[in-house]
Amino acid sequence: MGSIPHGVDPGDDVSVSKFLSLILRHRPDVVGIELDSGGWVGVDVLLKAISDRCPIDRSRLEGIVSGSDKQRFQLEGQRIRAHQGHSVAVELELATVAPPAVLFHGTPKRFVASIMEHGITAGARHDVHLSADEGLAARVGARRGEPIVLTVDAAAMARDGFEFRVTGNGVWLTAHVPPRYLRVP
Ligand code: HQG
Repeated sequence: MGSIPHGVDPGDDVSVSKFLSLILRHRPDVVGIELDSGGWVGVDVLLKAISDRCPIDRSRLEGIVSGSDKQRFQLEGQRIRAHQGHSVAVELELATVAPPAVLFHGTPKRFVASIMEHGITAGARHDVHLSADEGLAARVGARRGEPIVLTVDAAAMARDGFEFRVTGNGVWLTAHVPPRYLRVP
């Protein structure tokens, strides 16, 4: 992620939020800190580490965390982490939970034939990303071309023993979705 600019405008919430994403997902070394195995760092440690480039206090940080459109950060007591999207190795330690009956996966139309042959595979990520929100799935699929939204029979998968986890900002994770659980509109 060396191509991500390190500049930050301390007066602009969006700029600070992007700077925090850079540090908490990809490059904690940019401000000389380390994340623990779960991706956490102490709030005081973080604020001190960024203070020369981005002097903000705890209440400003709380406002940026609660105002994040995608709820990107988890602020818990004296510590903070990114909910997801890491390129540094982290173990998020999410519990297995029962999924909603139906989940959605948005993908470019050109991938559908392969997906209906091999299922949805995790590729470079640790897990397949699914959404409970059909519109959000469509936007994820639209990042790479004309999207189509596949319906996942999550209830049947859960009955058959597949495990699901959900990130703090509502992304559903599972290892693989075989074609028999998929429906193309
Ligand atoms: C496709 C963003 C052919 C899959 C978003 C997808 C999301 C297959 C692409 C998060 C396939 C992988 C994840 C198969 C899967 N044959 N194509 N058998 N199985 N694919 O980016 O779900 O910015 O790794 O459909 O908001 O698009 O990271 O996964 O099109 O939550 O926070 O292979 O990324 O969040 O692409 O997106 P990705 P995704 P962040």
